[in-house]
Parts: sequence; structure tokens; C-alpha cells
Amino acid sequence: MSAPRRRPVTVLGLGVMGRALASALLAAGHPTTVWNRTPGRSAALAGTGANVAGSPAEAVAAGELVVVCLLDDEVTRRVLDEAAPALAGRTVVDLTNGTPEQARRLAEWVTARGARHVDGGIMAVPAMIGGPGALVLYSGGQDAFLDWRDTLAAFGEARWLGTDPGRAAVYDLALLAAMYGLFGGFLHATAMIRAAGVPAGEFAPMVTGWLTAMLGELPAMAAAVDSGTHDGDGSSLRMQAAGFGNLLAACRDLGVDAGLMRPVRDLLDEAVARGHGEEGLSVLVDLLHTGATGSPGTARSSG
Ligand code: FVH
Repeated sequence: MSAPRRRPVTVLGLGVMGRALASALLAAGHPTTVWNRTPGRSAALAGTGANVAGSPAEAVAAGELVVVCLLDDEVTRRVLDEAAPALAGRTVVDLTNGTPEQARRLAEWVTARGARHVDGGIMAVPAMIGGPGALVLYSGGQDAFLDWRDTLAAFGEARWLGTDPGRAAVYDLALLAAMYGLFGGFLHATAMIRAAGVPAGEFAPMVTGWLTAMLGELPAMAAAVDSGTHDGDGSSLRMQAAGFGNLLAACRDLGVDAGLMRPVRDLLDEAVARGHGEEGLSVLVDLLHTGATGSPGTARSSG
């Protein structure tokens, strides 16, 4: 029996991630057309069967599904604009990092040109694409997503988050915030431990064990945020604010910049000053969430 015919697809953008996505589509048997501003980046893909287009319009015309993976939303808009006459009838899946508002605006722009739009957020590094740990979040055009779900599964688990085109982006950025918090904590801790003369490699297993234990707290903290009952489970903010000063003092003594930690201290102090001293860390979510137009609290600044 012959293999089922795969529909033709296109990838716009052959950075590290775009190349991984194009490779996954080729491996899944899709006739794959690629385009990149800098032509040299398509050489290896051409060697494994990709068609290389000379312009965004030529690339879009060749694929029923157009996967976009460019630097940012501004570049995406510029590249899609060049391809606008070829967009009608296509499904555009934008995997470029962006804000929820950018995703909603692009959805309007794409659908106004007769194409379907799905926004996506890739929760994986390029080497993970096509492997078991890769997760890609999607939202926007549901019919388009369902139509292409099996193809998109070539990248990793394809998780649907609803018809708001901005939904995938807000999850993506929130997950990145969690990741940067974790990495920021690790980097600061490692700077302290190295300043104390301990090699990072010796410290890493200890910090991994500690963070793994602390990850177990997250479900209870999330439940506290949802219920509004922040009992702190034996670790009051008053106690934590008092101890945090020692962390900053030790950094001073070690010659380590405490810039990543000071906002946490400020937030703890603000929470205590507002009468939350006997509550737990989960109450800080209420202080951080000032509303879309809310002015930042005294301890924080907006982006
Ligand atoms: N790599 C990662 O770990 C993350 C994982 C999660 C998702 N992100 C997002 O994916 C988008 C692309 O990321 P990337 O890693 O492929 O990034 P680069 O290797 O820097 O490739 C950038 C591509 O964008 C093209 N490009 C840049 N500026 C322009 C422009 N003015 N006109 C046309 N194309 C442009 C660039 O082309 P070139 O420099 O090779 O000519 C690359 O194709 C991104 O949103 C991540 O946040 C990756």
C-alpha cells in the first residue's frame, strides 16, 4: 500500500527554530518549501528535499499550510505583507514569539486577506522539536487547527487553548516568566556560591534538589491564589521579609550584585507594610496584579 499523500507546507524563517520545524515537516513526509532572508541557511534543508523559494510570496503560494517562525512580530508583518497577494486560501500558523495583542492584530490582518490564522507558542528549544518533551500551544482559528493538527504534531504535543488568538501568547509568555524566574534564581545563587569559592558544578546538584522540592509547593500556592486564602503554611511573609535582609547583606559581603533579588525584597516589604505579614507568598500575586491600566506599586516598575 502506498503512503498517504501529505499536503504541501511552507516554512518562513530559517533561524535555528525554523530549521528544526522545517526538518520535522520533511521527516513527516510533507512536500516542504522554505524561505529565509539570508539564503545560505536553506542549504542543509535543500539537501534533504526542501524546495527553496526565492521570495515570501513564492513560498506562501507553494504551501497550503504556512508556518511562520521569524524573529518578532514586526518582521513577521513585514514578511507576510510581501506575500499578501498569495495568502488567500492558506492557513497561517505563526510560531513567532509575540504578545497577545500582536497575535489578535495579526489574526485580523491574515483573515482579512482570505486566509485562516492560528497563533502558537513553542515551549521547547530547537533540539527538542519532534521529540517527546516538546509542547506547542495553539489558539485562534479552531477549524484551521483541527484541519492541521496531525501535521502540527510533527513538532511535538499540539495543545489547543481556545479561539482567542491571544491565548497561546499569554500562556507562552507566562511560562517564559516562570522559566526566567527559575534561571535568574539559579544564576544569582551560582554567583554567590562561586564568590564563596565553590565550583558551580559542585553546587548544581544541591540547587536542583532544592528547587525540585520547592516545585512541590506550586499546586498548594495555586490553590491559595484561587481561593484567596493565603495561610502561608508555616512560612509567613513577616518571617521571610526579616530573613531576606541577610541574603542582601551576604551579597554585599561577597561582592555579588543583588539586582535580581532586590525586587523580591521590595515586594515582601510592601506586602508586610500592607498588613499581609502573617500570610504566605501566594498573596504576592494580588500585589503584582494591578489590572491592565493599574499603576505599578511602590515596589515595582512596569515594562
Ligand atoms: N530558539 C529558541 O530556543 C526559541 C524557542 C521558543 C520559540 N522561539 C521563538 O522562535 C522565533 C525564531 O527563533 P530562532 O531561535 O529561530 O531565532 P534566530 O535563529 O535568531 O532566527 C531569526 C529568524 O528571523 C529572521 N529575521 C530576522 N530579522 C529579519 C528581517 N528584518 N527580515 C526578514 N527575516 C528576518 C532571520 O533571518 P536571517 O537573519 O537568517 O536572514 C531568521 O530566519 C523567535 O520568535 C523566538 O522567540 C525560539
